[in-house]
Amino acid sequence: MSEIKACLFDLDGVIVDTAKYHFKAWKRLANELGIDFTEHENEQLKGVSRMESLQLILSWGGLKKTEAEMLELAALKNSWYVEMINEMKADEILPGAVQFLKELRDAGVKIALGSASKNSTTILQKINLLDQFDAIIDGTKVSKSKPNPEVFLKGAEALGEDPEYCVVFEDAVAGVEAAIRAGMRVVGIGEHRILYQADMVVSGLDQIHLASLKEALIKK
Ligand code: B16
Ligand code: MG
Repeated sequence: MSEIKACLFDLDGVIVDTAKYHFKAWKRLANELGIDFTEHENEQLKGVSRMESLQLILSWGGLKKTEAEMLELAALKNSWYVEMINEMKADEILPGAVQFLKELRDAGVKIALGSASKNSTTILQKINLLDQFDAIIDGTKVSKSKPNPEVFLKGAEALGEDPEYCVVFEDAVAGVEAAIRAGMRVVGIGEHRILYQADMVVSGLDQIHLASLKEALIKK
């Protein structure tokens, strides 16, 4: 298989753990609406866009809202979420991410973000990683959510690389599927039993180096 010229990273669950802040904000909203919300429900929202997450929560509670009410609820949840991410610091970057991004940069591998979040720029600024990315494709730039491949295809295009030279790093099943549909190789971040469709799975970016990535993904 082809050499590796570009790496595309999901944000939540790969670079930082913002899921805990999404959890607090969605739980507050759900509970105010009289809907139960636990870590189990939160798990199902990973990698899912804000409006689709809200639709799921409302369906779990058997509630129906108008489009205008939904926009208001999503904005309220986001205001609580933004309050929390505004307090984020670089020590919240997941283990190995800074080192791996540096290793790629030093080797001349291009780097893009491919996230569903509309808050990705704020988060990257807060953790001082914004300047490590050559391109940022996030929820503000795509119209179709993962598993649609749009976010990664736009990332490759922004980097000027063909999908066959790209590798995606993803923690969500929908993201792994999006990468496969984009014609890219994909490293799952998490558990093999969940992300088994990925070309390889590691528990975190601290478990990977460019050499081991090449060894696993560039077949002779
Ligand atoms: P926002 P990722 C995703 O980030 C989160 O996993 C998901 O829980 C969230 O709903 C989504 O971003 C949208 O986030 O409300 O900030 O636009 O994993 O794609 O980096
Ligand atoms: Mg994610």
